[in-house]
Amino acid sequence: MTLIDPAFQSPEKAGEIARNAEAAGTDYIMIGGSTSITREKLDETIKKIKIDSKLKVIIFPGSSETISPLADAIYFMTLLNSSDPEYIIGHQTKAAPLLRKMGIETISMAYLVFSPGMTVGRVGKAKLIPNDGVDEAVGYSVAAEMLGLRLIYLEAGSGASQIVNPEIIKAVRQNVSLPLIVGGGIRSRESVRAVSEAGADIVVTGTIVEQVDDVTSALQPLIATLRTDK
Ligand code: 1GP
Repeated sequence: MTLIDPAFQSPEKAGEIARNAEAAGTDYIMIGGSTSITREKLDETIKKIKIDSKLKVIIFPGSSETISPLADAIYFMTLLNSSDPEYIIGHQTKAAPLLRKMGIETISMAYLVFSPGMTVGRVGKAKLIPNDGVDEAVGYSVAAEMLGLRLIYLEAGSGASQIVNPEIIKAVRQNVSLPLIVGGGIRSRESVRAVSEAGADIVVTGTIVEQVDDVTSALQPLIATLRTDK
């Protein structure tokens, strides 16, 4: 999946990124980020993505403000290792009635932020899970499954210098049967291979599509690695 943060480019540019990511074979666009954005910017960005590509758009919300009826679905996510209840159930409580009224599909998801955590770690006041925190990560993940959540997202933070430790991904994979999303700092075939072999079902990249001129050529080898390894 390709992550587009509406805070970092114009809706026109976001549409272009989506079109090129689609050409590279990405499966979905995730839209969101930790920096606050207006509903107008979010709506405009989704509109452009939908004009320029056929990809489905899933909102990856940073707060109860990041919602739009134009998206195909939204992760109804809880930052389980936050020290602030707002990020565990506060924003969710504010958004839930509105989401129901909009009729948008909600996909419940446990969100776990690992060291270094980057912006989302700071904004979400995460008690970062260290890179050797296997027991902690497994504990949160099994709890997420027991709570009935449908997905687990293991996040190192956008732009992270190191990916989530594949040993941790492996341990989580062995202990839960939920689909695993892994993201943060993934920019090379080696990283894609490492997280995928460890058990990631979905790999997310964001920073790479913001930094390169040719999104299709940058994503193609990463996506090809996933397709040939599975
Ligand atoms: C951030 O996991 C995503 O939420 C993507 O991270 O920007 O480092 O690819 P990158």
